[in-house]
Amino acid sequence: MAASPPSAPTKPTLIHLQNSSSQSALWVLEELEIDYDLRLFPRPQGRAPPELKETHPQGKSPQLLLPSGRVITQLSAIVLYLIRTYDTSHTFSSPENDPVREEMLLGIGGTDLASKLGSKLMLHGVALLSPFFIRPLLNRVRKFLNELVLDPDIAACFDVLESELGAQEWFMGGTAPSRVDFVVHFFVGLAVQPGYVHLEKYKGLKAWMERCEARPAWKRALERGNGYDLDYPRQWA
Ligand SMILES: N[C@@H](CCC(=O)N[C@@H](CS)C(=O)NCC(=O)O)C(=O)O
Repeated sequence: MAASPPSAPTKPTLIHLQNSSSQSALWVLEELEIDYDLRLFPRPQGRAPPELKETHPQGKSPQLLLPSGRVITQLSAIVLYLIRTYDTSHTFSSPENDPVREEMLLGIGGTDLASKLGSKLMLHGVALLSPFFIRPLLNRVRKFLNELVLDPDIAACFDVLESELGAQEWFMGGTAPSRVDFVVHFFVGLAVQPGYVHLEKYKGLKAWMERCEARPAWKRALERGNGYDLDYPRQWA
C-alpha cells in the first residue's frame, strides 16, 4: 500500500533556541493557550545550530513557521502576529492602546537596550576569551567603553522604563501583559542575569519582573523550553 502523504501542518511551529529570546515567544504561546508545535534547539558555544538556516537565511531564533509556509522572524513581530491573530478577546492588547507609546517603549526596551547590551556582552566575551597576555589591555578598553558609553546608556534605558511603568502593573496599563511586557522582559533579564544591572535600584521593574515570572504561563513556558540561563559570561568563562 502506498504511504499516505504527510499531512499539512495546521498550527504554528515555534523554533526555540536554548537560553534565548524565543523564551518570550513561547511565553506568549502559553498565555494564548493555543495549539502549537515546538522545535527545541541547543545553543552550542552560544551560537544557533546550522539547522536554523533551513527555515530562514539569518538562522536566528525565534522563528514562527505558519501552516501557510510563511516564516515570521523578529521577536516583536512574532508577538504582534500572535496577539493580533489569537487574542480575540483583547486580553493582551486593548484597542485603546496608544500605538506610538507602544513603539517607543519597544524601541527603548528592545532596540536601544539590545544594542548596548550586545556591545557590553561582546566586550566582556572578548576580554574573557582572549590570550592572558593581552587581557589586561582589553580589560582597560572594556572598562573605558563601559564607563564612557554603555553603562550610562543602559542606565538611562532602565530609568525611562522605570518611569514609564510608574505605578502600573503592566507597561500599557490593564490587567495582563502586552507586547511591550513580553518583549522587554527578555532584555531586562539579559541585563540582570549577568549582574550588569541590579534591580534593587528599580523597585517598579523588580516587582514587574516578579509579576511576569509568577504567571502560570511563564512557568509552563520555562518547563516546555530547554533552558533559560542568560548569564552568558559565566557560561563562557
Ligand atoms: N532581532 C532579532 C534577534 C534574533 C537573534 O539574534 N536571536 C539570537 C538569540 S536571542 C540568536 O539566534 N542567536 C544565535 C546566533 O546568533 O547564532 C529578534 O528580535 O528576534
